[in-house]
Amino acid sequence: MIKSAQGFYETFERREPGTKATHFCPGCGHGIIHKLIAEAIADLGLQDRAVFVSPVGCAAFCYYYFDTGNVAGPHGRASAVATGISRALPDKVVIAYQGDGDLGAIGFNNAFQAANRGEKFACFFVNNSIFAMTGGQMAPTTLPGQKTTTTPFGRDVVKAGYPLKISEVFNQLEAPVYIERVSVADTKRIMQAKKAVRKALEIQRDGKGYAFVEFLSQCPTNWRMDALQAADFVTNEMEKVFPLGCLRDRSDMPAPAPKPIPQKTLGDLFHSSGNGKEAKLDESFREKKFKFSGFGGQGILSLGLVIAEAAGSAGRFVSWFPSYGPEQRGGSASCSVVISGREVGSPTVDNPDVLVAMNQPSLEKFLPTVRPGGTLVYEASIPLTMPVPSGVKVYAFPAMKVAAENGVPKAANTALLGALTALGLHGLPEPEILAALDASFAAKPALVEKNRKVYKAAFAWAKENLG
Ligand SMILES: Cc1ncc(C[n+]2csc(CCOP(=O)(O)OP(=O)(O)O)c2C)c(N)n1
Ligand code: SF4
Ligand SMILES: [Mg+2]
Repeated sequence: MIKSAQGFYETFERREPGTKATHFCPGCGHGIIHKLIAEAIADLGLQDRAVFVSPVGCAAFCYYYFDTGNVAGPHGRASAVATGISRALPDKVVIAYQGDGDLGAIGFNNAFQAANRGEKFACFFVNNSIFAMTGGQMAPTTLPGQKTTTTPFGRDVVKAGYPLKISEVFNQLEAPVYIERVSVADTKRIMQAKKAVRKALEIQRDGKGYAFVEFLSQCPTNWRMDALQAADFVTNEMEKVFPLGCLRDRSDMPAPAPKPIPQKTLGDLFHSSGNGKEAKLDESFREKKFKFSGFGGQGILSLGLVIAEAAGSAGRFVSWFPSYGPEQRGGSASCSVVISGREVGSPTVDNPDVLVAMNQPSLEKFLPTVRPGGTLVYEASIPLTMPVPSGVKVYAFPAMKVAAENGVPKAANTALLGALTALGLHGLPEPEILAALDASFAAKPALVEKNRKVYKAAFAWAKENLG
């Protein structure tokens, strides 16, 4: 039974409606630690900012107690979850609460890496020298000689290693702001633990960085002791291996500021025009799905982007979805473009209306996926050796030849754009297409006219030979 602190819910509904009793065994350290944290959250006025990440273990139910934001992490991953929350919501005060099995065993690496990165959260680490919830198996922190269900003759350090001193290990890292080991075995020690909890939360309140508090905590049930014996065991046995004290306090130092990241828009990154206007709902427009594919470096992603840009400028809803993968190293790259009269449900294109293929692997991969009634436009120098699905129209277009004959051998993608316009396959107004094409060369203005020339020649060739 613990007296309710303000940071707790009024009553704890886990066991029975209206109770103020926790589910912890009598004499368990978790309840004391919970209370210290709840009081500190309330006293520091952090209740609305606090997000608690609960562990797996005897404290798994802390979301029944803390009247704060609560997220349950998988076993050992509270530090990873806390990292995500504190990065996504930097104004929150994030608390990872973890046991010694949780943090010291299954979750050691992600907790250690989070400490090493100096993530902005408080990690409250409850060391009761045992896997308590599962019935008292050896934990990394089990003392030499300590009997557990998996070390019935006592922990043999030759076979099972030495107790892992997590605070000392973390103290080798540069980033943590604060590391302290405390105990909740008696009143004097609890008062020190209370100060440590507050300090860790103040560090979070002030956005200073990573704070780690290790609590030596009693588990009378699995230690097969009564509450007083368990408290003595913490003080007389655990403290010998895990000495109490503050290992580090850099809370007076200013928080290091990360290098600012230049804020770039997609338009900056892909040299798009930024001329898109607000899309208009047009239920009569039949959604068109495109797949553009070829070797990495053939400009296939830019071709898709120019069409997506033009569609945006024409007031359509549009998505552009590139796929690089390992294909960039000599294989194929592709992008999917969806042009729609309403919000695009999914940017992926499994069955394109129009497939543009600039190399053999893309033909082989995507031709069987073109929907009946769809169209294939492919680079004419590639041998088309595979069967064409029924109902698919095929155009062989010599994009590389047209581009080379018009002075820009690399502009086969622009040539394809001209052919797509001539064949009426994107259905977009030509001024928008040309504006998007020009904008794609904003960083290389010398290429604007040259590409226009390729585009026009390709348009004319396609009209004459394919139209
Ligand atoms: C992925 C996964 N593996 C194993 C378990 C079983 N399990 C539940 S609690 C626990 C150990 C908890 O020990 P500790 O973190 O020390 O917490 P305590 O119960 O001692 O407070 C384990 C292994 C689990 N829930 N999930
Ligand atoms: S088993 Fe141990 S750690 Fe779990 S609630 Fe009981 S005393 Fe606490
Ligand atoms: Mg434990």
